[in-house]
Parts: sequence; structure tokens; C-alpha cells
Amino acid sequence: MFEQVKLAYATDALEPHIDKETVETHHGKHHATYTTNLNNFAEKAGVADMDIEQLLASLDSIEDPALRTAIRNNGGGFYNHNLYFSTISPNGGGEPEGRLAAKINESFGSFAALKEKLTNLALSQFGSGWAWLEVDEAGNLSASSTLNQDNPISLNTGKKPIVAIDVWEHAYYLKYKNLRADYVKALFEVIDWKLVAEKYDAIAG
Ligand code: MN3
Repeated sequence: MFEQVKLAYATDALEPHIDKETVETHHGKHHATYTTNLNNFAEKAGVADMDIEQLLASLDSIEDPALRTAIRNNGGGFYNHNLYFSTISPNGGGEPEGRLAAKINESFGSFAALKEKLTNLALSQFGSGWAWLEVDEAGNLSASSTLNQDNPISLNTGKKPIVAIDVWEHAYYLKYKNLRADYVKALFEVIDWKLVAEKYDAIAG
């Protein structure tokens, strides 16, 4: 049974950056539906007991092509939104500190340069998808973008995401309409770098 993360904040707590109606729809409908669908398809495929990261990294072992696609899309949707909603908070914004900050400086030159890189990836993603800050087992950071609900794990890049920028229109259209750039700027005001640093430490050891 794959469990959707519960929000650690009220649905209006990310205002004015991310509005209540968007959080309610995004978490309560879109993410909830990915989770329900994943559980149903995983049951059918006999993979309901797998760890989600292992499942996403071994999609090729699901023989039925329709089930494989359904688990790729809904499993990605489940995992990506668990990361998204658990790394933003009303205490977000600002800059990372400590070890993560040092690694960002080493990898990208500065936090400002990382922000610019992630923003460019998010804005240049044509159609639905995600931009990521990702880390390999050695603790090296990189940034990338993916289509639809794919992520660095399901694409078997050897990296795991620690910051998720959802650029599906459902993530911003109620408030920002066509202005994806304004949404991405606002999202940086709620990305909680303490929570991101915990993810980083858990992967990099
Ligand atoms: Mn979404």
C-alpha cells in the first residue's frame, strides 16, 4: 500500500505564494488520484509490496506494457508529489545553509546560479513535466528536467531528486494562469531548504 504524504501545514498556509484552492486541488485531487491509481495498478501487476523507488527503477520488469505505462505515470505522480509537498512549507524561502549550501556552491558556483538554472529548466520544459535538483550516492548535485511524471529514478540516471518543481499547469493555473515564471518565482518562496537538506543527508550519507 503506497501512502500519500499528509500535508504538514494548512492548505492556506502557503499563501500568497501558492493559493489554498491550488493546494486543495493539487494534493486533494490530483495527487490523491495518482496514489489511488498506483495502488490499483500495482496490485494488478503484483508489485504492491515493493518500495516505490525500487519499483520506479525497475519498470522494465513489468511485462504487460499497459500496466508498465500506468505504473510509470501514476507511480511517478505519486512519488513526485510526495517529494514536492514534503519539501515546501510556510517556513520556506531563503537559502540553504551548512553542508548543502557548500555543495551547491561547489556544484553550481552559487545559490543564485542554482536558482537560475532550475528556473531555466522549469521554464523551458515544453508541456507537462518537472525540474529537479538531484543527487547521486556520492553526494554530487546536478539539475535536470523530465517530461510528464518521469523523474531521475524512473529514468535510471543513478540520481535521486531532492527538490521538485512541478510545471504541470494544474500546479499553478488557478492563480498564475499562463504565467509559469511567476509561479516558479513564488515556489522558491516556499521551498524549505532545511527539509531539502534532510533529504540530501539521507541520500549522501
Ligand atoms: Mn502536480
